[in-house]
Formats: sequence, structure tokens, C-alpha cells
Amino acid sequence: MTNCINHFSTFIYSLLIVIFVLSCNSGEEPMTGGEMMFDLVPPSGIEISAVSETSFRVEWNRVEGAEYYEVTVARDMQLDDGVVPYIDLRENGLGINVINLQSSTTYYVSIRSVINGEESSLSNPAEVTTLSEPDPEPDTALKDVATTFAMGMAVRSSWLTGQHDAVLRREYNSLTAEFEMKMNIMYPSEGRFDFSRVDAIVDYAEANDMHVHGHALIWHAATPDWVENFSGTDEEFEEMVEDYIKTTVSRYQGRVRSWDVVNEAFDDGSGNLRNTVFLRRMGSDYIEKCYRWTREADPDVLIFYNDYNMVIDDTKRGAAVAMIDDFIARDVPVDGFGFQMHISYQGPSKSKIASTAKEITDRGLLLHFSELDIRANPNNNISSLSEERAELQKAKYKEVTEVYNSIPDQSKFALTIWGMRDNESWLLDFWGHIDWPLLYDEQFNIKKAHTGILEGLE
Ligand code: 9MR
Repeated sequence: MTNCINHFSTFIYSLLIVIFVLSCNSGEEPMTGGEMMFDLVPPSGIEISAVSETSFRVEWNRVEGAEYYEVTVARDMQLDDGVVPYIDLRENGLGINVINLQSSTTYYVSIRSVINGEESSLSNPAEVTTLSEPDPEPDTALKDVATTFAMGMAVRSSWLTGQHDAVLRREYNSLTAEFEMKMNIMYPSEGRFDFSRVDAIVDYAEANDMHVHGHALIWHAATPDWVENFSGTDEEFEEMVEDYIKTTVSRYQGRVRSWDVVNEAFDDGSGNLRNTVFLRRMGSDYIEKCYRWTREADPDVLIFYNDYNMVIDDTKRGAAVAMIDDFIARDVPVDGFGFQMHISYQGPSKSKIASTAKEITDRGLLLHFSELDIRANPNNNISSLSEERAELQKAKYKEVTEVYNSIPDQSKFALTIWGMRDNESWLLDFWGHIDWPLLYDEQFNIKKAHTGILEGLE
């Protein structure tokens, strides 16, 4: 009997050992209070994606053995300023969507693993900045807010359809041909005019109740080779120019409201008359001759002088204004002055724009800001349009518009933007690097610059 009891005890004892050993090896879970089988590490590979104005997604790598994770989103790197409900937020999976955030705000995301009720340290915070709110589509078009002058856009005949057409009709009531109303296009060879592209632009403007500003009858940089190398006498040259101007201006009489008759006639800095074929062949009074022929061809058309750097080049502006004063004194027809306004977000200053504009309006002339574009990257030190630069560019557009809007009404004529989409601007080729000088991006989205103009008109 004692033997039997001994055998039974031995059996029970062995059974307990077997059960103990089996239980030790059976599960993945560590023993409560026993030695940890996994390191308490925070998750690695934290990735932020799908960033919008008010949300983003955060994902991380699995930590072996973690029961769950705790996610903290805060407005500071020390995680003191946590965002409810994302403070130690429990998450069993490997990612969450963080929502209801503020736009243009930087957030820091940190995650810890929890294993068996024990917490790892926090991961290094990942940084993310939510997007800025897009500027609202204007309820009102530029042309509807600019009640005392025309809103102009430079156009090409290939832009009169599709999205260009939609933007043109929504926003603008004045068109300037970017290059198709210049002598090299309209008069490509001796005795043969080609007005096909001008007709397309003028027909379009008329159909859509828009003005056309003619640009530019005489410009040294758009003079056809046959004119540069004209084979006839000076007298024949002058007759040819008179015929060209009268043919063109009378063809569009009553349909083209105004012409830049001579463009950029003065040298930079010195203010001397630029040495062009027109100066050489027709003499130093060639500009007034052209103005008179224009008036003879259309008694009602508005005659403009147009040039660049008019705000910053005091000598050149002085020479141009002196010429206009002389014309006024001698009854040479002239109605207006065009400041091209190819400027940058850095300058010129609002006060300089205002004081130089006043020189023109004090003379009772019309003033046209005729080719406005504002470079956001003049020093080529950014590779995409940053928030900060877009704001600075917007501020300059606003200043220019404020100046224009506050000149006397009788001098107001038009504010013309030199091109529609950033990627189409002449400035990219001219300077050979990226920039975003205009009011719409490549997808025709309205930029802050556009809002700057609206605000300048308020
Ligand atoms: O932006 C215009 C560009 O598309 C043309 O190729 C170029 C030549 O016709 O003219 C550019 O416009 C100029 C304007 O007519 C006069 N002021 C300077 C402008 C930029 O060169």
C-alpha cells in the first residue's frame, strides 16, 4: 500500500513537472512578472502622408510583440502642447488619420509601443506642416471689382479657346496681343501684310465686349529683317512706314481703342534716343511723325508711349516725359503713357511707384500699367513657390493695384497683366530659370497674387 502511494506521488509530481514545462514553452506571451522576451522600443519608420489643410495620415512599422501603440500629436517638439484627442491615443493598428487640424500649422507626432502594460520611450517626433487654405475663388471677377478702369490681359491668338478663353471671359475686359500686333508679324515681307492673327484677336474681343489695346506699331525688337535692311532711299523708307501705320490703324479704326505707337524708344540710363533703323532713316523726329500718321488714320484712337523701367530709371523716364511735354506744347497728338511694370516682389517700393505715376497723371495724361508681372524668384534661390514668397508677391501685386486705383479717375485707363499662367511667362526664357510671376498656376488655379489684386481694389 505504501508502495502504491509512493508510485502515485511520483506520478503526480512528474505530471506537474510536465505541465510546468509545457506551459513555459506553449505561448508567445511573456510570463507576467517574468523576464521580458521583447525589447521595449518605440516604433520606427514613422511616415506622414496625405497632408491636407486640416489633416494628415501617420503610419509606422510594427514593433515585435507590441500589444498596442500610443500616438501623441502636439504643436511643439517637446509635446507639451498636445492636440486633443491625440494625446497618448491608443491605437492597435499601424496608422491613423489625424483630422480637424488648423491649416498652415506645424505639428509633431510621436509614438510609443506598449507591451504588457509597460511603455517604451517616445519615438523622435516627426514634423509636418498642414497646407494653407487655398484662396477662395473670387465671387467677383477682377473686371467687376475694377469699376473705374479696364482689366487687361496679354493674349495670343492660340489662347482664345478652352480654359484660357474661360479665364479671359470671366476676368478681363481688355486685351493686348503679346506679340501678334507687332511689325514682324503684321508686315512680314515688303508689300505683304498679314493680319490674320490680329483679326482673330480683334474678332474675339468684339464678340466678348472687350477693348483691344494695340501693341506695338514700332518696336526695335520686333522689326522684320526686310525693314532693318531696307533697300530703298530714306524717303522711300519713310513712305513705307507711313503706309504701314496708316494701313494698320485704319483697318482697325473703331475696333482697336488705343495703340502703343512707338515702344521703348529711349536707351537705359542715358535717356538718349535708341539707335534704331527708324531713327537712322527718318531722323530724330520719327516718333512724332508716327504719332501724327496714327491720328490721321483714326481721329479717335488713343495714342500711347510705352516703356520699361519707368519707375526706377529716372533719367530714361525724364527723357520720355520731356518728349511728351514737348509734344503737348506743340500739339503733337499723344494721349497716354505706358509703364510696363516688369518688376519683382522686392521692388520698386510703393511710394516710388506712386510718385512716378503722379508725374504722368499731373500732366493730365492717361496712365497704363501695361505689362505687369512680378517676379517671385529674381535671385533664383527657390525651386518651388514657397508660402512666404507667394505672400510677398501678393503684397506687391496689392501695392501696385492700390497705387493704380488711387490715381485720378480721368487718368485711369487699364491695368494689364503680362500673361496668364506662370509657365507661359516670357520671363522664364528671358532669365533662364524658374519663376512664378503671374496670377494663375499651370493648372489655371488662382494664386495669392490674384487675391492681392482683388485686395488692392477694395
Ligand atoms: O512677352 C512677349 C514675347 O512673348 C514675345 O516673344 C516678345 C517679342 O515679340 O515680346 C514680349 O513682350 C515684350 C513687349 O512686347 C514689350 N516689352 C517687353 C516684353 C517682354 O520682352
